[in-house]
Amino acid sequence: MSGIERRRFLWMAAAVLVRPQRAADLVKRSDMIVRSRRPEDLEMPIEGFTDFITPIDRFFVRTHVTAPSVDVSTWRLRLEGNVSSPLALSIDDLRSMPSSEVVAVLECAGNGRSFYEPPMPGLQWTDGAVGNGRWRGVRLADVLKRAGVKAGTVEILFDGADVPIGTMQDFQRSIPLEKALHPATLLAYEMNGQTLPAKHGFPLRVIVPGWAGNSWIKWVTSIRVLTEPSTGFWMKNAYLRPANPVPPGAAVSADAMIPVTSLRVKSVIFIGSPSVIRGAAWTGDGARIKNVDVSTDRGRTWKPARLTGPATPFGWRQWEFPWTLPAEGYYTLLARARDSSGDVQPVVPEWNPSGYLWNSVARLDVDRTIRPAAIDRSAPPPPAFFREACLRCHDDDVIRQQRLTRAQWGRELDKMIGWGARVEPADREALLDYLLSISR
Ligand SMILES: Nc1nc2c(c(=O)[nH]1)N[C@H]1C(S)=C(S)[C@@H](COP(=O)(O)O)O[C@H]1N2
Ligand SMILES: [Mo]
Repeated sequence: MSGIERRRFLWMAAAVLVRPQRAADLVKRSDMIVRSRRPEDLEMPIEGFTDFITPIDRFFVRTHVTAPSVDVSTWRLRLEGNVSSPLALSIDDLRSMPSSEVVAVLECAGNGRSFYEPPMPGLQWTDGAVGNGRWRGVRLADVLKRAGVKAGTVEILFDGADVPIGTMQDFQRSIPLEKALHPATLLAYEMNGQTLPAKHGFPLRVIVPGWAGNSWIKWVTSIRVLTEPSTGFWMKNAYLRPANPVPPGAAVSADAMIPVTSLRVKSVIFIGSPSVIRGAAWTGDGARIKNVDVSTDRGRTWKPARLTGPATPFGWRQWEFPWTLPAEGYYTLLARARDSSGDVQPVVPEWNPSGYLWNSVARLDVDRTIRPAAIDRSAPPPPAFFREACLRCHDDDVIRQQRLTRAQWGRELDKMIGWGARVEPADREALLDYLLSISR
């Protein structure tokens, strides 16, 4: 260890001792898809579904404004409203209460928005505005019990430490009392066994298993117990969907809309290896993934995939299906999940004006068609021995699309020589090198 490295190491160790709960701002893996730099909105690449628990450096980020930096020594969680004793709790107060852990999918309501037609504004997420986390904290029900929730309560409203920009409304969201009291609804201070990272809500966030991410408030500072439903902008004007199906592109008035709450049964599909199709599947409130069926012939026939990995009440279920990636051709692969409530992924998605809750049958088009490669005009001119041996009779595209070994090229060359191609014996090895270098 060099002097500088050692100094840095000691400094980091000291920082850990002095501020044990300061969230390290973990650097995200460079393969994250950047949907927005500022505010920071990052999408997980499809390979992320190979992990049962999504590592923090691959966990998507959705932030409306900026991630506040919270000083945990002065931070307090305030609980007020329709309660008998309002509370102001420090993080140590919360950590000294009985803790609870849940594995749960966190998915942005807008995940898959880019697949809707006609397109609509908003972050154009594909499949990766979702992750499966291991969350630890206190049950929200326990904190509410400590404050003494009074009769007449209908909703619990959360506010985080992030402040809006300009005249934007503060991001505040409420959930019904019943969901707040569910034993899996937590106030989490840990993610995947680590202190909750700043990007994901340090020091405390709401965990609402089975519900879309917009209810999972980050950087929570205030909880209000309400006797009337919240009328804030983010409840009355955002995260709504039509109560009944509407034509794609239709404008829908607010009174014909209902809130986005539970996630819906969904799967994703990708090529795991040259011999296996893989994916993940999850569903919403109160249901479990029952099975995933796969079609490799555009929906004519379906076969069950093998469910793999742990089965948990709110986590995603991984699956696999043997399929050998063909050397050639065009294939459409489909995956369709069904849950314990009998709900199944639709073929045609319900259009909604904000592009929420995309969950139609997962589709992957595999293009292995062989196309003549375009002639690269910037490439150095072909060597004279190549022109002499090959280009006198045909163009080079027929060569470029071949996928041959050196031995196969040797046999090909002998055939051509038999047909009159002019190859000087001294050039033979260089010609084989060249053929290999310009083909696949
Ligand atoms: N305070 C606060 N909480 C928030 C948000 C926010 O902008 N501010 N974004 C919400 C949305 S829309 C989503 S999808 C999730 C994203 O959580 P993540 O960034 O940890 O993945 O946080 C939710 N909680
Ligand atoms: Mo979201």
